[in-house]
Amino acid sequence: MGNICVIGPRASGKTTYLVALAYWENHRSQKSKGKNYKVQPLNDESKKLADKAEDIIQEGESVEPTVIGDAIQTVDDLDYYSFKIEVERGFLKKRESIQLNARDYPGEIFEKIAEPSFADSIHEEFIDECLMKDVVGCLILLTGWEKGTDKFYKRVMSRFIELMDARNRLQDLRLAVAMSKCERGELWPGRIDPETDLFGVHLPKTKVSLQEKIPPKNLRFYAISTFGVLGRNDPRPNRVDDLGKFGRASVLRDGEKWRPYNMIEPLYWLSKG
Ligand SMILES: Nc1nc2c(ncn2[C@@H]2O[C@H](COP(=O)(O)OP(=O)(O)OP(=O)(O)O)[C@@H](O)[C@H]2O)c(=O)[nH]1
Ligand SMILES: [Mg+2]
Repeated sequence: MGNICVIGPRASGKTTYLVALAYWENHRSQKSKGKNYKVQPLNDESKKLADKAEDIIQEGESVEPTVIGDAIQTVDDLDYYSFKIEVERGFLKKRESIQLNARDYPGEIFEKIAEPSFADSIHEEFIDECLMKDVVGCLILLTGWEKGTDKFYKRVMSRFIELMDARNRLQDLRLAVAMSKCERGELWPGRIDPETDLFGVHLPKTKVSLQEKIPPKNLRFYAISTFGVLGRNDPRPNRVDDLGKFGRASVLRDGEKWRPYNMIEPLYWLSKG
């Protein structure tokens, strides 16, 4: 029933992505590639998030890193959001709806699956939940492309694939692997063919290790930007760097011009294939 996991390393933009989905409704409906999307928060947590989202999207506040700690000891302590997403397609405006149920996992949990000491209960719960039979797919947000990152992602993804195999999900779990924050100047032109120009160029080892194990029908590569660029003919990132509270923040530059790039397409594919 539309359970999709949104996972990925630290600071890859998972929380911001969920915040943006929650805010979507307050914004005009977004058109993308000839399709019209509407997003409606369904549960209390996603409605509450929609209130907070205004500050983040319009006022350019940064979200806090999601961390395991006193308040978060089991996956049930993590925020759990539910959204209804309506897609109007083509000439006849045929409507289809999908439901997204997703938890806001900390990147820390995802990164640690490749460590030998990976045995805490929260890590096991995380893997159990992501690889449950009623999860149709995972949206995996990756963000880095500097030296060394490819090796690290490859290690984590290979371990994730082993865990998929151990739970019999190798043949029936869809993976949408996305480069997030793709409004970044070096990456933006690569959005048109992310498989070749983002993953093939910047994360080739990660790409190949996924392609070796995941059946082609269950694997797609995407480019996503929750912030987007300033306009159709203005490729400047709609972003400013903010050295603010968390030491690593970027915030939206102009809320009025918010045009997220490709946020819904991977969700749609994950649910419908
Ligand atoms: N440039 C850019 N920055 C973004 C985008 N989305 C999120 N960010 C920034 O990336 C940083 C990390 O975002 P988070 O949403 O906290 O990332 P996360 O994956 O939830 O991180 P953890 O909770 O630590 O796992 C924040 O400063 C965000 O403002 C985007 O589309 N473009
Ligand atoms: Mg987070």
